[in-house]
Formats: sequence, C-alpha cells, structure tokens
Amino acid sequence: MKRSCSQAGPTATGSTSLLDWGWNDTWADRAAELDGARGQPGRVVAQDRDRWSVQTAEGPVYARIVSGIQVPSAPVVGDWILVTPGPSASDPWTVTGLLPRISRLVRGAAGTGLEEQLLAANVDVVWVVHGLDAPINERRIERYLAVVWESGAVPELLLSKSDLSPDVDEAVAEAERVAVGVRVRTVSSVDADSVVRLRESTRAGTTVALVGPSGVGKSTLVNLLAPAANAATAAVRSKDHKGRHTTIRREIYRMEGGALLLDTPGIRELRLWSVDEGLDRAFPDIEELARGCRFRDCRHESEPGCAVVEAEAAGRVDADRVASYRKLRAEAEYQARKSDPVARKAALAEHKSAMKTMKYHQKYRREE
Ligand SMILES: Nc1nc2c(ncn2[C@@H]2O[C@H](COP(=O)(O)OP(=O)(O)OP(=O)(O)O)[C@@H](O)[C@H]2O)c(=O)[nH]1
Ligand SMILES: [Mg+2]
Ligand SMILES: [Zn+2]
Repeated sequence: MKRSCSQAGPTATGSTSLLDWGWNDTWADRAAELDGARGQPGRVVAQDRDRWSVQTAEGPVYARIVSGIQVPSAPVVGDWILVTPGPSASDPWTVTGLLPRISRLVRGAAGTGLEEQLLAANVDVVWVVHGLDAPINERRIERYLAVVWESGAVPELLLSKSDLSPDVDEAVAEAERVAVGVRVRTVSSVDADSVVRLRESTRAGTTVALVGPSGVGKSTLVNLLAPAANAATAAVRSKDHKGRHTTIRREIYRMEGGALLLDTPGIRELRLWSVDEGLDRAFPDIEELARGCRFRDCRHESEPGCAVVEAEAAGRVDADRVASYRKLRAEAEYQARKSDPVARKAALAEHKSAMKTMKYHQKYRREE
C-alpha cells in the first residue's frame, strides 16, 4: 500500500504549492477570518485514524489533534486546516484550526444510520460511478444523486466499463431517465479517448470525488487520470461482478491538468442523512409536478388535489420513481426523529452554512 505523503509530495510531482491542492482567494479569505488560530494552511489529503496527511506550502506533513487545542470538528479528507510544528519530534505537526467548509458529503453512518458520517469536505464535483457490467440500477442512482446534491457539490453520472455493456445506448437512455438534469457520460479503461474526454472536462484547482459501489472501477480511473496515484485495484467476483472493497481509505491525488481527484472506498450503504435541497434537486420532475398540488406542504401521499398522485395514476410519472422519492424522504425524516437532537442541530447548522457558501462559491466561479 502506498503512502500518500511520500507519493503526492514534492519528490513525486516536482515542487508543489498550495495552489496545486486547490487553494484560492476564497480560502485565503477564510484563513484570514479565523480569529485567534495560529498556523499555516494545508489541505487534508488522507487520514489514518488519528493522523492526517496534510499538504502545506512546505510540502507534505503528518498532523494530529493535540489535547488542549480546540478544533470545531475533526478534519476529514478535503478539509483546509491550519497546522503548526510540534509538539514533539515524533508528533511533528498539530492541527490548530479548521476553515469553514464549502461542501459536506454526508451519509447516515453505517449500522444505525442515526449519526451523520462526514465522508469528505470541499468537493466541487462528485462522479457517481455505475458499472455497465451490471444492469442500470435506477434506484441506486437516485439515492446517490440525492446525497450528492445535498452535499453542495454537483453530481455527474459516470457509466464505467462501457466496453462490457451489451447495449451502451440503451444503458445511457435508462440512466438519463433517472439522472434528470445531470450530466451522464460513459467511460472505459480500455478506451483511452473516453478517459481523455473525462480529464478535459475537469478544471484546474477543482476537487472531484469518485463514489460508488465496490468494483465499479473508481481506482482504475484514478490511476489513468493521475498516473502518480498507483492506487490498488482488484478484479471483481466473476459470479456476480461484485467488488472486493479494495480501496480502504479516502485519498486525494493530483490529476494531470490540475484538478484534484478523491478516490473513496466502495460504498455498501448510502443513507440520506438530511433532506434539504438534495431530494428536490435529484427529483426535479416531481418537484415540478408538486407545484400543482393543492396544499403547499403536500406530502404526495393521500392528500386531496395532489398533482403527483394524479400524475402517477395517469402514468405521466414512473410509479417506482415516486416510490423511491418517498422512501428517501422517509429515511431522512426517520433519522431526523431518532438521532440525538443536540448533535443533529449543530451538524445541520454547519451543513446549512456550508450550503450557503457553496452557492456563493458557484457564483464566484462563474464570474471568474
Ligand atoms: N473491462 C473493464 N474492466 C474495468 C474497467 N474499469 C475497471 N475495471 C476492472 O474492474 C475491477 C475493479 O476495479 P477497481 O478500480 O478496483 O474498482 P473500485 O471501484 O476502485 O473498487 P473498490 O476500491 O473496491 O471500491 C478491476 O479488475 C479493474 O481492472 C473498464 O472500464 N473495463
Ligand atoms: Mg478502489
Ligand atoms: Zn402532492
């Protein structure tokens, strides 16, 4: 297994600066606004338990949280933090601050699902990867899109392993029916042009995360797009094309062309943790219909004058899709009812403020 700090540092990629890891004026402003916190900025590119791999202007360092120094929440991959040298030769750097996040990729933690698990921060685009060695799983795509929209990042659907699809056009058409308003593309590791097109669609300085089930080819793509990455990959099981959970941690790599790529472990279960804008953005067709409902707070279940139920009965909207929408909403609402109210309130407050800044950030990027 490779070590990110040695691979991603100056020796592997030539001299690096914070700009190479996505630093820009927004982050400089945020760092300047951090009252009282000392230290120099760096980006978390990987994490091993209680030790963070951080890229700073001086190169890669390892940092820990030291008791007595308050940090608002534990950093995750993608975070911009402040670090200072010390306290000892064996623990060479200390986390002293956390810059407010612009996006938060969150799920209900595995198991009970009642706590939020922050998977990554400050991601701009998420590639939701679906392997074409298996039939299109519409419900899974909807679930991923809802979670990603909720994060504040922009989802794009990557249909991978197109070389193994019996009918690529049909698969794309099926996926587009549920990925409403989302860019859908095919890619194959054995089709170099498809990989080049993917690379050319990214922008220097932006962070792109790959998410999806195990075995869909996330790390294979990372290795093609960021040749210094050398991420481990492994063949899927032949009987059912299931992956073997080869990638075991989240890690950011620098891509040719200047974007940052975040490889993630295959996801077994992706629970929607909150319903703010994510669900409506993943289901814009249902949101559009809902404008015709008699009651503004209609839940599209059995209320009179419900335009969604009417459209469903008339076959104008796919009943499975409406069921999927209701299921995701119920899931997030259940978690909201059952989870610790104090912890949830604090997490939601941070989440909402990140969403606001994401909007600012998008505007900022358009004006560039
Ligand atoms: N035929 C074909 N095989 C591919 C393609 N992309 C990946 N594979 C193979 O699929 C298997 C799984 O690829 P990985 O890159 O390890 O998948 P992953 O999504 O990173 O899996 P986890 O790390 O377990 O989440 C490997 O044997 C790859 O060689 C592709 O486009 N076409
Ligand atoms: Mg992998
Ligand atoms: Zn309704």
